[in-house]
Amino acid sequence: MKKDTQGRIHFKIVFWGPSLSGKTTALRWIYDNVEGLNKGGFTSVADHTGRTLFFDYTPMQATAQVVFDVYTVAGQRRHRGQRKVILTGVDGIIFVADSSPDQMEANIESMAELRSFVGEELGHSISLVVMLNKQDLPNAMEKTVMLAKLGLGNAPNFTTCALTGENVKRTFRQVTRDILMYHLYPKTSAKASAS
Ligand SMILES: Nc1nc2c(ncn2[C@@H]2O[C@H](COP(=O)(O)OP(=O)(O)OP(=O)(O)O)[C@@H](O)[C@H]2O)c(=O)[nH]1
Ligand SMILES: [Mg+2]
Repeated sequence: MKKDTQGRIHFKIVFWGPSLSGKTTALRWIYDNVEGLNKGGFTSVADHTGRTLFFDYTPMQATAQVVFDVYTVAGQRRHRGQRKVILTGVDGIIFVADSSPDQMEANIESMAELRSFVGEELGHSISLVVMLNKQDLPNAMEKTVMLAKLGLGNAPNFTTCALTGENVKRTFRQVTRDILMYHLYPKTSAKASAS
């Protein structure tokens, strides 16, 4: 959270997850489809195949006083350094897991890296919402199996398809709500997520 020179409060949200899990697609869908947010430009640093090289970024103004600065990280293993930089000052994370069975190891690795960067703050002072993406695939893994393998049984979660936008708005609404709740009522929210 930070305040800008015009007195607006900025909250930072980061889409995290392995490469090709659908982070950029989800943010793009929100940018193109969610109304009621005053959106700035969409900045994307990607290679010619569309894989993110550094980050995507778009500012979304919710009220006169509140702006959500929304980023995606570059999921490929080699961009670990960039991912760590993007996490600086983060208030909320949407973890985008890929429901293809052959990507489960990559999901686990990505979650382990995230935990190593943010530690105990995850799910407490840093809100966490899980997107089980690509649920449209015929061989998509079961939600409960994925959450158990990721050690995320208690985290708020949604089964999504970022291509059609199914449940993407609900995921985004959940993380923004959790961030605001934490900052309005920090003690109550911390107790709720610990229990
Ligand atoms: N079937 C299906 N395909 C999806 C879904 N979401 C994204 N994709 C596809 O998956 C591919 C990768 O999506 P991206 O959004 O670029 O993935 P990313 O997580 O940003 O990847 P990096 O930038 O490398 O970290 C694209 O071809 C998308 O069209 C989904 O819900 N279902
Ligand atoms: Mg991307």
